[in-house]
Amino acid sequence: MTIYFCGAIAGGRTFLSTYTKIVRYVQHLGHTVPTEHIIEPNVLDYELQLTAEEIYQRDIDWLTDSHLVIAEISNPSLGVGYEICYALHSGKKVLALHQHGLFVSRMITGNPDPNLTVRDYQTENDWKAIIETFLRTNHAL
Ligand code: 6IA
Repeated sequence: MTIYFCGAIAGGRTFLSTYTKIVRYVQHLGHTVPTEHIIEPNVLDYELQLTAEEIYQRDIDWLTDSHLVIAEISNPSLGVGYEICYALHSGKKVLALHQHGLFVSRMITGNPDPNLTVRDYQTENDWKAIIETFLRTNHAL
């Protein structure tokens, strides 16, 4: 399946190593991740040849064509919040993961949309188990 991964870019790159492990794990389970550039350490240079409009349209097209969405939301990000909202309004299932103990926007944690699953994790094994359950529940494993 095609899994759209969301992670902060302009919002901050503190959790880049976690994004990288998550994307590699989802790929290892046999899925396609169109937003692999998010784990490119030099994403800002890499994407400089594209206009903001091109980036936006490309990402929205990928999101529209994806089956499921996994967002790492430990680092607040306007773009990730936008993508989560867009995905939910398109009827897609979204898993939002964050490190345990962080202050997370109530616009995410308080959202009653049944297509949104918000989970915290403490260890790599935690988020792997959460992702596996999400994928299995949605017939992607
Ligand atoms: O607001 P943020 O930048 O933190 O939003 C991050 C989210 O929006 C990610 O999940 C991406 O899917 C999307 N996004 C934001 N910026 C970009 C981008 N280049 N390239 C691809 N996806 C993006 C920005 C680089 C540019 C400043 C040269």
